Amino acid sequence: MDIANLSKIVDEAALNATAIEQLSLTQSFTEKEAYNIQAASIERRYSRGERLIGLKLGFTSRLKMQQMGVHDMIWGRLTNTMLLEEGDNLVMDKFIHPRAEPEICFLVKKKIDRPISLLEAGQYIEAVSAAIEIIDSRYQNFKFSLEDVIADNCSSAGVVLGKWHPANTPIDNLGMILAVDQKPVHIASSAAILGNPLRSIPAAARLAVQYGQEINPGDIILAGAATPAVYVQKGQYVQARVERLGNVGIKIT
Ligand code: OOG
Ligand code: MG
Repeated sequence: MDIANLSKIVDEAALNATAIEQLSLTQSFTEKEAYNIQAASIERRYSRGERLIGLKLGFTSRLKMQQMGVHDMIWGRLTNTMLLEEGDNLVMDKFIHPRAEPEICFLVKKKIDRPISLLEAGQYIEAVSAAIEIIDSRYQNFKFSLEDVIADNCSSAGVVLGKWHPANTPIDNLGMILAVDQKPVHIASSAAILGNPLRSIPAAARLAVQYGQEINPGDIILAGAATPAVYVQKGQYVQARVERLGNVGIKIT
C-alpha cells in the first residue's frame, strides 16, 4: 500500500473530473490508512495553493447510510476551491457525477482542540446556516467501501452556504427540503442528523483530536445530510430549504 501513490490517484481523479475504479478492489487498507490517504491528497491541494476552510461529517443520518450502504460516520476536509456562493453556477464539466444534499452548517467561533460535550458545543459556534453540499465521488457509479470513500475525502466537492443566523437559533427539529426546480424531492427533519445536528460539533471535535486536525475560528463544519443525495443535471435550480434558516440555491450549468 503506497499512500503517496493512492493519494495522487484520488486527487488527480478530482482534478481531472475523471472516474476511477474503487481503490479497495486492488488494494487492502484500513480505515486509519484511508484517513492517511485523504490527508496526503489534501496536502497535494495545499501545495497547489488551496487552503482549508473547514470540515464535513458524513453518514450522520440513517437515510444517508442506507443510501450508500455503509455503517459508520466519516469526516473530510473542505477547501476554498469548493466554496460556491449563492448566485454562482455549478459548472457540470468540473465534476464527474455530482449530487446535491441539504445540510446545516456551523461557523466556528473558538479554537476546538479537545473533545467537547454537547452542552459546551454552543460556546464554540458563531453562527448557523442552511447549506447545500455537492458530493462527487471519484469512484465509478458512486460505489465505494467505507475505506474507499474516506480516502476520497468523503466525496467532498462543493458547498453553497446560506445566510448566517445566530448560534442560539433552535435547530434540533427543523423541516429540511431538497427542492429541484422548485419541486420538493426529499423532505426530512434536522433531527435525522445525529438526533440533533449540534451533535456534529462534539463529533467533529472528537475526530479532529483523534486525527490531529485543528479546528480554528472562522472554519465551517457541515453536519451531514438529513436526506439522500440527488444527482443534479444541467439547467436545474437546486435548493435547500431549511425552516428558520431559509433557502439557499444554485443553478446547474
Ligand atoms: C459520502 C459523503 C456523505 C453526508 O452528508 O452524509 C455525506 C457520499 O455519500 O458520497 O456528505
Ligand atoms: Mg454531506
